[in-house]
Amino acid sequence: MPRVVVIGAGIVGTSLADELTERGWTDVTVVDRGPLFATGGSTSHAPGLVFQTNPSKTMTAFAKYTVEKFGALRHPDGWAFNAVGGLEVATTPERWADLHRKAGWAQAWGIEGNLVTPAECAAMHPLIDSDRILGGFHTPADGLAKALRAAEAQGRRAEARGATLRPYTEVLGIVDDGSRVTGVRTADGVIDADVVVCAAGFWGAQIAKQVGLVLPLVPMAHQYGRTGRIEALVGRNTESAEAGLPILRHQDQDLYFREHVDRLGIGSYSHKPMPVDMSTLLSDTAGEPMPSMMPFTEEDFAPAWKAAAELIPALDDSKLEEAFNGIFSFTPDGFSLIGEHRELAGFWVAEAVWVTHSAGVARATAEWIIDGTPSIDTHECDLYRFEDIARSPSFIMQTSSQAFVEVYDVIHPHQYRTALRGLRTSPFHARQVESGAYFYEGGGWERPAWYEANAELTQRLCAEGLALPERDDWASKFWSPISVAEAQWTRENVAMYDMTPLTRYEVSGAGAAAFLQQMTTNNVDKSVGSVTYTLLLDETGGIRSDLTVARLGPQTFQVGANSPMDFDWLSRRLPGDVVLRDITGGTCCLGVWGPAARDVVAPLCPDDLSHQGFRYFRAISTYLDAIPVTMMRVSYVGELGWEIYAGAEYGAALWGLLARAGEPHGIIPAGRIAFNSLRIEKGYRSWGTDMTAEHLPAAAGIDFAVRMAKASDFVGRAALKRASAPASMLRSIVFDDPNAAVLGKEPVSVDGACVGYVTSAGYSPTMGRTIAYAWLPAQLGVGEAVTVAYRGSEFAAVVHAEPVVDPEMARIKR
Ligand code: FAD
Ligand code: THG
Repeated sequence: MPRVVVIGAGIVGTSLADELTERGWTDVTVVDRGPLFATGGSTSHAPGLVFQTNPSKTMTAFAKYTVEKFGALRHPDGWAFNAVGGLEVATTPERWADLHRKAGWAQAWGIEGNLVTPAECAAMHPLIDSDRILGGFHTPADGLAKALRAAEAQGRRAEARGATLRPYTEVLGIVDDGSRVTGVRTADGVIDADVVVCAAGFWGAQIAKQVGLVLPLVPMAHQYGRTGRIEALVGRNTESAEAGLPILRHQDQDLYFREHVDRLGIGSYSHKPMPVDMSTLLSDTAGEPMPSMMPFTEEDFAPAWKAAAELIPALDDSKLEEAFNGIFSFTPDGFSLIGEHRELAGFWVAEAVWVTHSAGVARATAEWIIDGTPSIDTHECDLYRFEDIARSPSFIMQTSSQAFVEVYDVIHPHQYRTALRGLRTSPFHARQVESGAYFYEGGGWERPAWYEANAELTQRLCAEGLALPERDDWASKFWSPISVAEAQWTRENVAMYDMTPLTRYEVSGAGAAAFLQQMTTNNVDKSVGSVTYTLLLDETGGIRSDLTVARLGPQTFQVGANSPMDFDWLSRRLPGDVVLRDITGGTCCLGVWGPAARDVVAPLCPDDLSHQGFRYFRAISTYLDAIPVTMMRVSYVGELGWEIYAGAEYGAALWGLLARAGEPHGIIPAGRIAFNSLRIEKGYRSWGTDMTAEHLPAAAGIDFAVRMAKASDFVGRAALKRASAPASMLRSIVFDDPNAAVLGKEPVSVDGACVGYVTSAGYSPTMGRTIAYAWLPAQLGVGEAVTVAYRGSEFAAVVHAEPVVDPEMARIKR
């Protein structure tokens, strides 16, 4: 049986020990530098509010499991979870609208929740001044976790199954044999281990650094205090229950509240980010009861107190009696960090985890360690989800600080960070700026969303009859009607799209073909010049990614991928006779698509670009004028045309060449929004949004890319053989109202009952409607009516046959 050492006996480490031992891995040692169970880490003093609803389905599932698990834990001192319910109040119209959006997430992810009036809020929480609020969102299953009892109950249960808990045992170093961990070093000697899991809370970054692993987390101080006795609370709660009123969030002022018998606990995020200097932490906190508690800085709390007293007038006669600046981890995107070190097998991390998500993260980590695959999709928490930039101290600090500032903000799905923009730009950037590009950000790349230069074209098309949707303020944010004209123009004429940020690898060597055959579902061992759409599956058949594989030589392939996690997945499995190289940065790519694409490109090219001469899903290396290029006849937007790749140094010249050659044909640059709506029209899925490792290919509607009968076995095949028919399917729905717009994650109902959720959506100029993808029950057929809830509105839609546009492929194959 593998020997496991877990570093840290906080809520994460103890929960993990419980999950591992429950699965029969009982040789587990949990070490902590502090005493048990009030170790001195973040868990020791966490007030334990558990609000389950999160924009992320995965994070919500983690929280849901935590609530279920803690609710069933037994501890001699009493409850580990007190389901007092959760209440979030709105004091601004923006927040009130956002609570409607949040109610949608709750419904979509299966959390009971209700929007309630100010009077209902006051009835539930009599301390609130209901005149100050517009309404609230009530979630009855949320509540308080008693983190220390939960840690103890789980730790002791693990111990009863054979685990060892070792307090006052500091890990001083990680021991390895050059490729695997072999143990941890402590003052009492080495503890041998086959698996080491770093669950050391905000100390984790220091520990991981010793083995060359950067954890993008920043320990930040956050203020929490308890008031003196409040008259209105006296007699409400017994000492043992502690609380009866719902836990309360006042996010417009970055505040939260809970009861401590007859006192209120108040937490504030309204202060400036206070990153903690780990090198001086122990001396800075020497006078405090615990190393994760910094001295309270009263001046930082003053505005919070004022805002708190406005919502809760009973605070007027009170003041904070005990308060501190407590420390816990922030990450660039607010999500946890889970996974195994790529260069040091057996070294795992489960870091930057709230109490709220702790049991869910622990379960997923245990499954991942033992079974090789977590039972739910964890890509948002994957240790390797970040691009290289996210390992720089500057990026980690600036983005985590922004994450702190925005922790309770209303965040639009297309609101990108403002810190550290402009890090990755394609060679077309200067031309894009000239053309008035509005930039989105993704993976560090600046990505044009639309071009203001196309405003005139938009007016012209409208005069000729193009209908523009009327969007509400929210859906119009970070959006422009110009994108509709760009999409329409692509279908009717020609446009060029910057595809440079599309992640791409070169896979080469004697074993390259065999390797890709084993890793992916389709047959990629075809002629030089072939391009194949294929899938990466995990061992359970879940979709890890969808790829294009172009064979550029007998032993050379170019792979079009989705994220750094694809590189991670492939590199972990790489045989000695294959080389994997990320070539994204050194190259650039322009997609030239539309009925006139051939008229633009063919005259520049010495090769035959006719339909017969250069067939669909083929690739060639050739020249456009004097520029060496690789062209692939592939189109994510579903039009005639090519992805044109060149060395980055040719980028500016390539753009100029195509812009000039395209001028007589009316070529325009077009942005991400048009791109997205066209791919949705065409039925193409976007990995990470429409489908994840949670889905099998058949459910996602892409089993055409799986060759069960191909000669080579491939990862996931055995699981697909065993799989039964999917219960839910990814479907296209088309809205009735031309002005209906949704942005993703909205719940979908049939006859008033929630049956699924939207993944992505875009306005289709071809249909004059918004089209969305939604996960829906498999039995729901084409033509059936559904309702989508959008921030308080309801939109009617109909399940549509796929693809919605050009099912005959006549547009592409001409
Ligand atoms: P920790 O509890 O910090 O455990 C890590 C352990 O590792 C520690 O015990 C430490 O001693 C040990 N360790 C570190 N280095 C070593 C080493 N070298 N050798 C041996 N042992 C080591 N979350 C919520 O969900 N809801 C809330 O309401 C909430 N409120 C919060 C309020 C405050 C003021 C603070 C500070 C945090 C709050 N949190 C809340 C966050 C939550 O407390 C933490 O995210 C969570 O407790 C982290 O648990 P952990 O097990 O990862 O880390
Ligand atoms: N271009 C390239 N690589 C990519 C993408 C891309 N890799 C990642 C991602 N995008 C992959 N997604 C798709 C989805 C659909 C198609 C291409 C890439 C596609 N599908 C056709 C269809 O379904 O009709 C062809 C399928 C087939 O013939 O097997 O074109 O945008 N380079």
